[in-house]
Amino acid sequence: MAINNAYLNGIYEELAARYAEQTEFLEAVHEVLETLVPVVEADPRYEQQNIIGRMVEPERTILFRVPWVDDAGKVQVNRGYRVQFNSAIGPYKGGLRFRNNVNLSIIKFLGFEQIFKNALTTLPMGGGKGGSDFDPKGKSDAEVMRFCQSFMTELVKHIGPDTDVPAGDIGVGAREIGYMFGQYKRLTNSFTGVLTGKGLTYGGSLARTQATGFGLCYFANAYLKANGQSFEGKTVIVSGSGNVATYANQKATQLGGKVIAMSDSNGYIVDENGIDFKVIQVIKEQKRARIKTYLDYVPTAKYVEGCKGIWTVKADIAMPCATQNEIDEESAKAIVANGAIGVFEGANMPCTPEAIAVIKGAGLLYSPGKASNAGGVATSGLEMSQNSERLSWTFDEVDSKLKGIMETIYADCAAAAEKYATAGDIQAGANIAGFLKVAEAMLAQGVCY
Ligand code: NDP
Ligand code: 2IT
Repeated sequence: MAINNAYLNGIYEELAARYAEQTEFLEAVHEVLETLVPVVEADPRYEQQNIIGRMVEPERTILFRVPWVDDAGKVQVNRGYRVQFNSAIGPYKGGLRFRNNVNLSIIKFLGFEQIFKNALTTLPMGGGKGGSDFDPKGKSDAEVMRFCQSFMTELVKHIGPDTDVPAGDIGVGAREIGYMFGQYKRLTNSFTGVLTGKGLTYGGSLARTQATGFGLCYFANAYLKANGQSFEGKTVIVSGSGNVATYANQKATQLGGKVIAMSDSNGYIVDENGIDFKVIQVIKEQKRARIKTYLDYVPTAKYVEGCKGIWTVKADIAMPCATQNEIDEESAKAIVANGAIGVFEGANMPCTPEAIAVIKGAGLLYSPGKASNAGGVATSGLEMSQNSERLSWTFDEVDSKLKGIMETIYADCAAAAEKYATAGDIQAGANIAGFLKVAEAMLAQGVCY
């Protein structure tokens, strides 16, 4: 689909030819560029200084071998990635994803999204992302530790508390962050806030664990409120059952909603009485088990094999919190046909372009992940602040800052949509508000990157 501006379309076409195999990356770039048409037309400096052409190319891409020894004594090899995409407004910041399908396209799409997301938080963080095609699922703690130590032995050369601050993402939680932090400390002989999502005993922030899911619901609540709605009495689908999904469930429930369906990559559960997030915590955080074992705790619930079917469950609100492109056109049509009022993204890019067209076309509320899931990285920014001042704030302090940040992001997206695009188009507003901040910083710093 051609972008309706010669400069933007030219950049996209060139990128699509150069990186034809990087389909997720191209999808993310296209989604942003097509919403920037009115911005580029309103201010000639962006084209004159080729701001967009510079933004779509990472400042630095690091690829490395990660050898490690499994429990049987066999030497395994995985691929490691860190894409340092944009440092215009702060040190590179973004998570690490450990999953078997990780490749450069996925890391670049995530890094590109992170630039705009981090700008939206109003905190000084540039965009970056990394990870590996190593999957912690099914590995022993000792194997995960050896992998994390090997991964950090190379990554240490490229990161630092004022340079690049990684965190978690899919497959990287408290356990992995702990092993990587320990190895960083040993290799550098320094105790710094080089990673976020750390444990509370060694510099982590209260409420970081909950932050992405809570932030998603704070954002959705502000968006619903602006449209005369709320979570009160609404049924909710939350896909996934990891970090984001678990705490989205908790907060949506606290706000008066009822989460009736959750999933993992094998299948989904439906519990019309509402899924207690504490049961999910036990299954996923303590036992590292599959979602189908929910039936051992709540025998009246239903389990269905295959994760895609979750979008056919009738509910008022859909919150995809698993992975990219999990809602395709067909699933979007099912969500609309079931009479939902909104889709609020907790995952990064969970809706395909065709799905977004169906959702927005039917008049549903729609928030893109880079706005509605920004609470995780925002709270990582708050963890960095606490590490710098060597203090820790209370849960309530962090949580209330998070809530304020999410409400501000909603307001900024709505204002940018109204000024440059269509009032209420939060997708366009998110891209534009994030872009403007990074673009101004790049203009001010000259052609340095
Ligand atoms: P976790 O690893 O904690 O959980 C991921 C969940 O998604 C698991 O339930 C997993 O199931 C499921 N899942 C993963 N891939 C697929 C797939 N292909 N199909 C169906 N289900 C799948 O990750 P997070 O909760 O941290 O991340 C979830 C999403 O949120 C990601 O898109 C991530 O980028 C995004 N995000 C995360 C933030 C954070 O702070 N953690 C911040 C902002 C965004 P299984 O157990 O079967 O693998
Ligand atoms: O996608 C994301 O924003 C994250 N995985 C969180 C990144 C972070 O640095 O906290």
